[in-house]
Amino acid sequence: MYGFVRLTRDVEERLTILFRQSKVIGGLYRSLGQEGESVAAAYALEATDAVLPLIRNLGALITMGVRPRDIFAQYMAKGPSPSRGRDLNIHFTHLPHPGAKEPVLVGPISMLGTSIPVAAGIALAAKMRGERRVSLVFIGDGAMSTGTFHEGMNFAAVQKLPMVVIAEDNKYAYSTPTSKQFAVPSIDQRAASYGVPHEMVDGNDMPAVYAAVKDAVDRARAGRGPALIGVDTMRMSGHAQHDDMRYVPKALLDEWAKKDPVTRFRARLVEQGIATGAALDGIDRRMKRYAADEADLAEQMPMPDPAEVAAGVYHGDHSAPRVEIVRQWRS
Ligand SMILES: Cc1ncc(C[n+]2csc(CCOP(=O)(O)OP(=O)(O)O)c2C)c(N)n1
Repeated sequence: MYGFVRLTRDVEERLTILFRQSKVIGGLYRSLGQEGESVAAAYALEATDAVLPLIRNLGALITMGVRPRDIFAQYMAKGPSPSRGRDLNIHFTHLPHPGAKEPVLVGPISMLGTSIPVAAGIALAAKMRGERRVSLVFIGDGAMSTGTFHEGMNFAAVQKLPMVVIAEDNKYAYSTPTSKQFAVPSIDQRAASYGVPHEMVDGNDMPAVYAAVKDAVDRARAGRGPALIGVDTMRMSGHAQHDDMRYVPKALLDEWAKKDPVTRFRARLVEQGIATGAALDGIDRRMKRYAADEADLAEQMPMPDPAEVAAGVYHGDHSAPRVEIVRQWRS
């Protein structure tokens, strides 16, 4: 889990450099300071579960086995990227062939909130087919104010679907503070009106997120219906790289800087004698090198061939698997 969170941060740091070099096409949406919840939540899944990330959940994709080179290629709109240069950041879908030991990945849907009914649909299909698949979906505090969120939650609740929702209280939806987003004391309480079990966890405490999500996933898989886990975290960078976040008080950033999920998890592993500082330094070095090598590989990829650019847009290969999933180095 430490390797995955380290790699997520390294990949995003590398993406920031590529953005400043004008090699990233479009925006760059970092998860700085909240990488831990995405990684820990996805770590609680099995290989064939479904994940519906939003733009800030790169860590969940990396944990499920998506290679950094595909992410870099996607951000740079390269020809061999998962969406073949037709869309950006993590906007791609991976629908494995039946029987493949691979996850179902559905890219972020720009109309926020809509991922919830889609996640419910995947969970409904799994239930009807008698498959073990659980659908894990991430949603921001802003996206939870949309109508589709409520429709999807209610449907999943009454149908007792195997769906787990990670509701992120990262303090701002663009520049709108959470105080203008919900009136209940904590974000997880929004689930109460659907009769969905819910709890709030410290989103920057990776073992705590893992434990809560594992529990919810096990219950969902056993046919006991959906759950919602609220994560208390903080977006430590702008909505995207073009946002200087001047609307965020500095004191709030200072307070959350002390709770960084990567340094916290690292310190805990050492304190509890699970890993030595030297062993973790080794992982740090390996991940940095891996992110840099993967970025170089993606940089060398060609841009899309203009003659091919419309192929599969309206029909054809749009539902084909998009990435090669690598799981052998996961322990
Ligand atoms: C239905 C809808 N309304 C508005 C937008 C524009 N928009 C894109 S991202 C964003 C903020 C989202 O905030 P949140 O869901 O809290 O996620 P965060 O970016 O904080 O992780 C908004 C308002 C949209 N994409 N979809």
